[in-house]
Amino acid sequence: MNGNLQLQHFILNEQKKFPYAKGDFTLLILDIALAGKIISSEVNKAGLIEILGLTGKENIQGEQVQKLDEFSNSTLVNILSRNETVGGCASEEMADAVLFEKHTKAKYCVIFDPLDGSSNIDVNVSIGTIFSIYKLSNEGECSEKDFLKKGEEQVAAGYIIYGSSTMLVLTTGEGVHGFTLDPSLGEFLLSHPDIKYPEPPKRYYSVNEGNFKYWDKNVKKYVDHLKNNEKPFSLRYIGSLVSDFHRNLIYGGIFFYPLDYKNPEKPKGKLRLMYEANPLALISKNAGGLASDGKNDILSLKPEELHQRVPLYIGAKSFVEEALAFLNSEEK
Ligand code: AHM
Ligand code: MG
Repeated sequence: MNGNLQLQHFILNEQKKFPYAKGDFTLLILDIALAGKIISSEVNKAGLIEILGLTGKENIQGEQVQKLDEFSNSTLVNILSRNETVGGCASEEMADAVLFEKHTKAKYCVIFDPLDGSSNIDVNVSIGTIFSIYKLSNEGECSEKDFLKKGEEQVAAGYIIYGSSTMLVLTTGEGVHGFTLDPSLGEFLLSHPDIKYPEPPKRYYSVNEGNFKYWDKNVKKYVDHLKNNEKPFSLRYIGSLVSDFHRNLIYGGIFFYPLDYKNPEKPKGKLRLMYEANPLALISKNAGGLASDGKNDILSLKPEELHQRVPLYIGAKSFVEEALAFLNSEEK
């Protein structure tokens, strides 16, 4: 077996590039991968929940059945809380960050969306876990501020997609690499080294076009352009960010969730900066793509709060640039 084929060998080698990492970074990634394996196995049983016991009720073993997104959250929190290099974690499922005060030698904090696309769980559609890792400003002293850093400060980011197979896609600063879970070995094996958006990318666009009437004129013009130009784009939309992003990463394409004006006083994006947009933006950048909120690079945004929402345009660079040209054209 090639020395770098298994996730642990690969990360051990990667970590040599970081002067501050001494093996604990490898253990952190392996812990996240372990959580991914546990969640994957539970996701695969999702269809059995009805016959084993409804969520929120007792199952036939007399245990409380947790909803899968809660299960995924507690799995990650439990595993990370036992890893002394982690000072704390924050998640879509928790109002505030959890600080592991006893971890006096902690170096990192982790922010995650434990199970993104959860509206797709009951219909057997791919869902995923998204994560983002930052270095603490002061070793051993994790504070709320560590969870409000710009995306460009991430030391690593990735996602685990629970699809036709389970796959971990990871960037630790340089390059993006994909590892597929071999269920018979219980190991993630390097299956997609050095992922880059294909050139030329497939002309896919992914957006919830049902929101068309809530968009501003320039977004509408852009979508008209995608459909009515000489070589129209194909629409691909799953409604699971990880899955839509992953397909576009492998084939090419653009995903966007624009600002919407459902409430004209308070137009807003839907996706979350800290655990959806930022980690995927780092992956996109390191695969040769781009991510923007329509004006600024996602990775340059200074977060104001943990659960902040942003508009998101992400994918192959030329496509995102074209979207930005439409969005920022004078004529409104
Ligand atoms: P969730 O975190 O509650 O699952 O919501 C995020 C999901 C993304 O996975 C997906 O891109 C988006 O919401 C879909 O939204 P919509 O149903 O409005 O198209
Ligand atoms: Mg989500």
